[in-house]
Amino acid sequence: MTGPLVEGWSPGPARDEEHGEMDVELATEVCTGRITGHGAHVLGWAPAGAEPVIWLSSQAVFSPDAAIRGGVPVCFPWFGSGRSGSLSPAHGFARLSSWRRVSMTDDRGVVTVVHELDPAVAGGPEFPFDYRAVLTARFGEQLDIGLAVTNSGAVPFSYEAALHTYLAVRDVTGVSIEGLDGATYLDKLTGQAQRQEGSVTIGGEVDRVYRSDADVVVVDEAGGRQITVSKENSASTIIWNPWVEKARSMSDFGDDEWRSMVCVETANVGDAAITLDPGMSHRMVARINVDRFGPGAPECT
Ligand code: TA6
Repeated sequence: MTGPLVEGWSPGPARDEEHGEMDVELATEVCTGRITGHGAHVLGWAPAGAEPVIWLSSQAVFSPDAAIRGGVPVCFPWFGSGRSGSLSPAHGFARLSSWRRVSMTDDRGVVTVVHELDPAVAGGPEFPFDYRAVLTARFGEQLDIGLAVTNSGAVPFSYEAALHTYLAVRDVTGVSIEGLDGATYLDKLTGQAQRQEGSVTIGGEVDRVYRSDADVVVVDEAGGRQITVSKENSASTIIWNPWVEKARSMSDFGDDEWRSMVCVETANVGDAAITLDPGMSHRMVARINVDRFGPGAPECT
């Protein structure tokens, strides 16, 4: 195939009944991918011949007023309920807003889609600032996602951001997450500050905000592959799995789906929030690669 099979491509915030926002779905000789203008939300990616790397709930809701469960939600201009603990919607307004598609390019099967958030449609009293936010998703043998924020106003502002990446694994109970050894973290389940010793494993609900700029490797033994999340300009890494009870409590999350996913989020939150003086910009990048390992690696379907 010489160029992307792109359905639903149209410049500007197009909408359709099923998804709310028109998706870009692509399939090239290099990879498959999907992104929607609702939240500039990456919904899927896999290198050609590989199983999906980005996880999406079978119960995800696609509507203008809903956050999509799975993919790579763009959390901006705050994370959770913000540093004050009182802001809503959760994870900021960006993932609930219609972003404008400004370009799509295909370079020998590597497809780059750029979206921009208009402060005229995405803002409010909790974030009364002039800004420009651009989300660039490059679908190739690796997935690159960049969030660039510019202060286009006359006063400084601070913001939190996260690329809240849901990764697909065969069985999270057999996963080990490398790269965070020695890093301090806030355990959001207990409110306690801790220091990571060795690998991160998942044997219950995990919700941790690490202070780390290191690459993270998710070793999925059952899936016979490892997924690497590397990053630029990100001082926070969040690891989340809801486990059984929390998964059951979410209507947009299948009861047993906790086993097939883990979030490795590329972020700047809390005391790693970004402050921009007028005219300044900041660009945070998440870079995702997948490698199969071992001679017995199951054939990717
Ligand atoms: O990133 C982890 C987290 O902050 C968890 O506390 C959990 O709330 C998760 O995000 C999902 O948040 P959401 O608002 O998408 O349901």
